[in-house]
Amino acid sequence: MSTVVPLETRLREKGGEGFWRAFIKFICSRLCPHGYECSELGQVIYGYIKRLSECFPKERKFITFEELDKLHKKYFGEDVYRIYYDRRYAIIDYESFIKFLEIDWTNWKKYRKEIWDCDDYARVLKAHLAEILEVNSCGYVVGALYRDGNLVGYHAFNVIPLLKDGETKLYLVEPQIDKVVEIKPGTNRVEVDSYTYEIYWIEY
Ligand SMILES: [Ca+2]
Ligand SMILES: [Ca+2]
Repeated sequence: MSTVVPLETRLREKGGEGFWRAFIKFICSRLCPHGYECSELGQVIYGYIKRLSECFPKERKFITFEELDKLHKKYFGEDVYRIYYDRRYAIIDYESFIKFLEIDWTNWKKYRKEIWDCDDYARVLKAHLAEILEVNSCGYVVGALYRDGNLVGYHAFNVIPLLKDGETKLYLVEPQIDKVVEIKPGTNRVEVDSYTYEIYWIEY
């Protein structure tokens, strides 16, 4: 286990005590004609940075790609093809991930066919986790979506290993609505509300 330095501390380290306050003032002066002093904008940005720093996990665990593959096979056997880009993966706890989803803006952007649709939501959520929390274990999934047994279409979404109750478990994430569902080992089909998600392959 290693300790993760909160964003707030990192910003302080960068430029001393007043660095991030000056940073917010600068942003506000560009966005609001009244500047920082009389605008709510500064408070909003300040609040956002505070919340972002609070969602940084206190602890994280690293596992090798062999260990992640063992977990993957426990859930899906050999049925789901997988690619590993890294030799080791950072894993965080379930609660920290949920807190992160609440303030992450991937799902805030409006769906636009082709330009900003399922594959884009899934790739950006994976990228944000690596960029902001330095968590590289979120998988990009290609699969299919069914409703009442009928194919709705081919679909992209995410799968992520998370620490919960002393175990590492796999979760399906629908990045368009921040929905997180625990996967049951032994099948590549996951029920999410009235839909069935089928997993074809995962890029970790
Ligand atoms: Ca979100
Ligand atoms: Ca697209």
